[in-house]
Amino acid sequence: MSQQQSTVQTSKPVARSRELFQRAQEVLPGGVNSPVRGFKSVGGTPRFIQSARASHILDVDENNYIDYVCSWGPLIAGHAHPAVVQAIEEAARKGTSYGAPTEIESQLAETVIERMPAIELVRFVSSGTEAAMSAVRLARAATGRELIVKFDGCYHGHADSMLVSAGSGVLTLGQPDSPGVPKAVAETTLSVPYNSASAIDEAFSVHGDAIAAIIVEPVAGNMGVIEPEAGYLQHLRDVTQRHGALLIFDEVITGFRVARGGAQERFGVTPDLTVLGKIIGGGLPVGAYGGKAEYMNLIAPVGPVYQAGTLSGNPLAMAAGLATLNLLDDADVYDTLERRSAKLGNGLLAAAQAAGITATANRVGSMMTLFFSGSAVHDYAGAKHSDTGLFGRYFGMMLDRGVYLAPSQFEAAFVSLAHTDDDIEATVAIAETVFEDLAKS
Ligand code: KE4
Repeated sequence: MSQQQSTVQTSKPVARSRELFQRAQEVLPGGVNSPVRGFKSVGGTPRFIQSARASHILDVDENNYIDYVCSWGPLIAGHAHPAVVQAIEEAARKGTSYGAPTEIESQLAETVIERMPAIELVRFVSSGTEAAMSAVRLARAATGRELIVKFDGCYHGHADSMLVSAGSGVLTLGQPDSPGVPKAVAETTLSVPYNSASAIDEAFSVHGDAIAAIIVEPVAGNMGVIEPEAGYLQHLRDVTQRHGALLIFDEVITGFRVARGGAQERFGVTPDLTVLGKIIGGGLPVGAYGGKAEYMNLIAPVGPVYQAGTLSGNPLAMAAGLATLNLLDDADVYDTLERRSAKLGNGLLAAAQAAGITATANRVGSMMTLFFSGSAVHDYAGAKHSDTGLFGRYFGMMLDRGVYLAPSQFEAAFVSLAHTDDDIEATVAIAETVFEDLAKS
């Protein structure tokens, strides 16, 4: 596969993907190991991937796509970056896992801490879910309180206390968002609207002294991309300070993406704890949580809060993460990402508008979402007004013409350092043909 070509072929029949999908559904629930990969909300056959390089991904029917999923965020340096592959190969030749400390765990920790000074100590785990779950347990232990506040439409992995939707009223305690989540657990989580200062104030006025922490995506990425309104994050910082609750930033997506020091640098708000994932593993399984030493020293084996993991700090994953962060060390990297991402976001929106398609675009740095909505999208209620049927048709036509977007209106598209100006121009040109055809139909 010639990886740098930006003129993409139109999709061949996906016979081999269809065959593999049939086989996968015999042995894996829904044929996938994570639900969103199953194309349920957009329809059609998930593309089975054989390889990828830089900004391109190749399916088993030899269809070559410009990829804006980037493994849901980790591959900010592009697929199979030579420096990342070499780091993994060198680590693997020495052994794959020891269950004992290694120097590279400290090297990655030092790099994370240098870029996010709010983090004095950090613990590596194997997923964002594990990181968020552990940070919540730590916040409850540090404050001696049980209630956690999250936001409608924000996602922090699938731990029971995070799979909670808003109660009947914004101030009623949470309800399970999935069968299997005990009601008693759900009631220890309160979910309120994102970007609403009054909603969080009311939550604290009613539950204030019982609230251990707020956990928030400082830029929402799981209801589509939604930027915090001016002053909102600082407001969360102030209200938690006032009530003795901790502020947890879930930077699994935004960490090292929206700025060299993540959203906490971009917006100038310092959380007590930070949850990380994706980019810090460079495509291998890594999550992390970190923050002030006074809190992190409560974690075993120093303190009484238990958390552990067989493959935590795995040397191959550490190597991939460190190689990736090293590629993001120069601040001008973020100028390049910003320029290319703006070109893509503006181009897609202009293409939709030129065809008379109602759409609005939300973008923060190299994460973005085109909502098929007539009004601006500032929260989950707004995102849910989008025309998901139209999104499904847009997704399928872009895919058939060689552009691989996230298979859901409520996810983000990611630009990597590997996306060239040619890729962006080719993507916008394809979108123009798609929107013209959608307008006709
Ligand atoms: P993981 O357990 O999937 O590594 O991380 C959970 C998580 C935590 N916090 C945020 C802000 C996240 O976005 C995620 C995971 N993101 C989803 C997609 N937006 C991963 C894709 C999937 O679930 O397959």
